[in-house]
Amino acid sequence: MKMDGVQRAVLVLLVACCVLLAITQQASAAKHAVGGSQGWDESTNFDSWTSAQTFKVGDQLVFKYSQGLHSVVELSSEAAYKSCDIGKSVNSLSTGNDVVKLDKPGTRYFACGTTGHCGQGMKLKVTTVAGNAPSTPASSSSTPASTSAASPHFPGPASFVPLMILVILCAFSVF
Ligand SMILES: [Cu+2]
Repeated sequence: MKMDGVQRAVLVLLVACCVLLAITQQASAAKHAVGGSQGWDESTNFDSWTSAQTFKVGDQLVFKYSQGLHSVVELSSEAAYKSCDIGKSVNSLSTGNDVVKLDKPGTRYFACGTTGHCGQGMKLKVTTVAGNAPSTPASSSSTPASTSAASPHFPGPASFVPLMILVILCAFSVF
């Protein structure tokens, strides 16, 4: 197939756009609606919800619930989380649409401030990983974050390899 200069330029530009789009989508922060469609509620199984999520630095938690019925209390320790010790809180939110930014790697604990709700399972343990960590939450607990934490918002080099192969293949098929 014969292509003129304009067609080549357009194709190369299209490939470049796709690559840019892929990179920016991977690097952009995610919003996690806590509890999924069930939201922040006693009936939600938060352990199973969190196990299906990967929380990265820069992501946000969004707690949605009926204002006045529930609240969001951030607890200071695993011990407070386990024993539902709401008194040892570091932060408290109650708008019904509360956004919490996960600004650094580590584990954070949340519970409902309404009496009895935490004991009914309305509590959340979130472990945030560096932005360029692998997206498999199962392995992140045993292996500490590597030295590449200097640029947490940028995807790791591994994600560029398939993109680069695609670009090279496209370039060869055009010229
Ligand atoms: Cu509650």
